[in-house]
Amino acid sequence: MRIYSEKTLKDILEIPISVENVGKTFNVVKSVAEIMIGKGCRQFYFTGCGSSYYSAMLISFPLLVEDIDVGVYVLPSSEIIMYYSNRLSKDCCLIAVSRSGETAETLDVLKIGREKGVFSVVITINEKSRARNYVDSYLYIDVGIERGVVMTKSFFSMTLAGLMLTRSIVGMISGKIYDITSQLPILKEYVENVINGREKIFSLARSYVEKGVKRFVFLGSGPAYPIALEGSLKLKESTYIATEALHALEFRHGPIATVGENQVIVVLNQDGESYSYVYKLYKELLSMGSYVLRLSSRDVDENTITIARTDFEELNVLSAIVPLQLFAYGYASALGLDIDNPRNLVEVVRQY
Ligand code: F1P
Repeated sequence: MRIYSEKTLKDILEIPISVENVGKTFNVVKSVAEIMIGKGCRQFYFTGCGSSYYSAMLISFPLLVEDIDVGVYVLPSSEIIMYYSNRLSKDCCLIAVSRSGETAETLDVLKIGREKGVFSVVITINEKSRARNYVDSYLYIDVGIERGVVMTKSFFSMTLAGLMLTRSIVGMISGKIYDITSQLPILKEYVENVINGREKIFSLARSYVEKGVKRFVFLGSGPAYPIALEGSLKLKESTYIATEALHALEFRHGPIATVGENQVIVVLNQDGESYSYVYKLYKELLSMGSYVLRLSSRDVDENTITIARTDFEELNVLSAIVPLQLFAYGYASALGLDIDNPRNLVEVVRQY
């Protein structure tokens, strides 16, 4: 297949080595968690823009799902600025995700946080950015530059680093040990296998282009919802077609009316609390004649792309973004679009 977009593909191909590099930052990440706990942080705010907001959403999952007494709030940076900045105070910790560390809204939230005495951390792959002036901890994740405009390697790496941070925080509060680094070789091997088998994903994407499919609905529950959002955005910003993301079982409450249209329903069906509910929905959608693309590590059938199987549900769903990134790349290439230069997109939004 002719390669249109060298830069973005190269970024994706670097995700396996990025897993290793992120793992090397564990001690630094753990020390940030220790500072936060030492400060008595129990109100955690997560923020970012675009893909980085979805990354922040997934990063917050361990604090939301584990039985610990904390407040967890996940908001786009713009919404904090416009509606919720009065909630920030010295009792809060703010974790911002930003590939560039230069996004206007995210910088402004960090400035507000600084004025209000918030303990703030930014997770970024940019070693030098203005965010450094407004945070207490600058979590620089050294995975090399991202060549493309759409976030791929950076999304994966910053989210993985953020999950090491929040799992460390949960462990320190609950007294439990979460050994997330022991699972990184499994994650790395999974991503390597997906990348080696990428032609299969490219031809699947091409087959949908040939069927004239221009509507995709991404469904995910629990930690898979941010990945549904990111998978939806990746396809949208790369190919300009109509995509949306929903909490999986919400599909029955209205959107199911679209079944019958020429669309693909992408079902993230990771092992965990939601598995059987989402699997039941998947079977229903098949019986209704939908095109369904399922991502799972269980009950693998002809419609299923396998995802990683680690001890952590949030890592398993994070692994699913790699086939979805490759799918977006393959769909865009089949349309003859250059994902390296997506229409109207900029690498950094510097004003709002
Ligand atoms: C955030 C962001 C990206 C998006 C585009 C514009 O950037 O919205 O999510 O893909 O590149 O910027 P950042 O704050 O992560 O640098």
